[in-house]
Amino acid sequence: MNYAMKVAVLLLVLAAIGALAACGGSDTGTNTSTGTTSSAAPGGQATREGAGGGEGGQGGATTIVVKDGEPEGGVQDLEYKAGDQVRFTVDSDVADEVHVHGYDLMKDVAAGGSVSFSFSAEIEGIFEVELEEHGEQIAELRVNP
Ligand SMILES: [Cu+2]
Repeated sequence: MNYAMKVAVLLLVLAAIGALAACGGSDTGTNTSTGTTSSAAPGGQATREGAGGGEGGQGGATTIVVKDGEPEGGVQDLEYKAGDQVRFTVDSDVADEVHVHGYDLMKDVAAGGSVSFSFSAEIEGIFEVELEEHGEQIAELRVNP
């Protein structure tokens, strides 16, 4: 390290100390707690899905079949790790709105139709996936840390 760099580093250190002192001195009480940094691009909707309609053997994607307004086989477990891509399809024989709690995503489904969800698991916890009108839980979404 040459002399000029040493001086530069020293100046930086002094500047940092000065900044800290100034910060401590003036009690502005700014709230520095920022929320989670979400890198999700706005408008980043599912680009590939919805066009085809035919559900191929997509690995990892779950299909929840709703019969008479109830989930076939009971409430389905959807388990993911934070940051994973959550993908599932709801095949319903009743018209309703599928509501993913926590993430607050809603999509309409027609009677005999299906609707697909694809989003990244950014919120940890256990959330209900509900047929909103029927007030029926069809899946439990679990996002582990
Ligand atoms: Cu709901």
